[in-house]
Amino acid sequence: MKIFSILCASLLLSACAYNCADKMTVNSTDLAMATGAGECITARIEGMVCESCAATVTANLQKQSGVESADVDVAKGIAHIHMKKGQHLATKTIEHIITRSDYVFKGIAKGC
Ligand SMILES: [Cu+2]
Repeated sequence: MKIFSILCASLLLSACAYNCADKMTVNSTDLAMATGAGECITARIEGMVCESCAATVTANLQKQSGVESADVDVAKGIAHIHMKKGQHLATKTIEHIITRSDYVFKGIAKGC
């Protein structure tokens, strides 16, 4: 149950307006696997062209309470998302952040 509370708490805007029970049906593969101290997720992002793009994505990722820090590499089209200890970030949440920043989310991988 805790993981879904974190999941809901980390969603942007009113995405959590639909009740958390719906989140229980989220496939486990939709959950980013960052669980340990300082664990890192790599997100692939299309459409970033300059440092301003990187700054936008970095800032929006770092607004997430579970995110310790984020580093964006425009040339490689990736973001390294460093999680706080024991914090989770759902893939759908990452996708939402990237999409709302006006870039294209291309997936995640565990590790950086
Ligand atoms: Cu830019």
